[in-house]
Amino acid sequence: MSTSPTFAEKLRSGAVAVGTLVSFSDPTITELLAGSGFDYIWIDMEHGPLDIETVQAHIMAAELAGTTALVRVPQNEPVWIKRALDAGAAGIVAPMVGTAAEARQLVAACRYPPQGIRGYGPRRPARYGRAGGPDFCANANSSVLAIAQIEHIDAVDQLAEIVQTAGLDAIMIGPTDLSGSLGVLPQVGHPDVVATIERIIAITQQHQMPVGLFVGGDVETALSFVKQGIQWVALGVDYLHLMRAADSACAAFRAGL
Ligand code: 3PY
Ligand code: MG
Repeated sequence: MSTSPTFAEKLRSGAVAVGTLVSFSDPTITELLAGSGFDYIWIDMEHGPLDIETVQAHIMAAELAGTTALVRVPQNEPVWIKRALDAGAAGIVAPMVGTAAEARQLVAACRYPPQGIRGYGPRRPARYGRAGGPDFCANANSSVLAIAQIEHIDAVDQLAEIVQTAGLDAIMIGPTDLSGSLGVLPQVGHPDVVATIERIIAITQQHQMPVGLFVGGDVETALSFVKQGIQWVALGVDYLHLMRAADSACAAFRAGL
């Protein structure tokens, strides 16, 4: 039986992947969005109200729907990363990674010893102790995705070193914070931001590091960046999808009266 490739398989094979962000609390939003066919759901703890219990419910919904659950932690800190992984996250997105040392810290927090410093208490991922042996640890170390967000011009200056971090699986560009670091917040289409994104793509390609980009919702923009070498896209956020659909349905209805 042939199954479609997972997000991790796509990252590794060079195939293009697309996902979207979740910020609402109700896990049915993850179930609903997974049904659209996204390769992954990015559960966001950085900007929004989600606590770890809600995140766990989203992860369960993503697993049931057969999609990959990434969790963006509020900060690149082992304490946050450990809790997200113990709740069952398949991968961690760490905001504002600025140096190779910070990238190493991210990777170490995602790996059990001896490769890293992840504390042992995996709960859900080890089926409450039913599966928690050496094989589980080895499998977790090779499968958990460690993803660094590059979203400050100072990080771009360090990027050639950052992308050589052993165990780092991918880069995700945060164009909005990047625009802030360039003095043009929140103009993600500003020529300086676009030129910096192109610079990031060039460096990541030199080192065969998969590079992703957050795009608020404009599919044309997303596709044109894919043509330039972006391999994975974070397309929109739950509230933006809802707001756009609601705005256009209401306006269409009124226009038709
Ligand atoms: C940014 O644009 O700064 C982001 O972090 C997108 O997720
Ligand atoms: Mg950001």
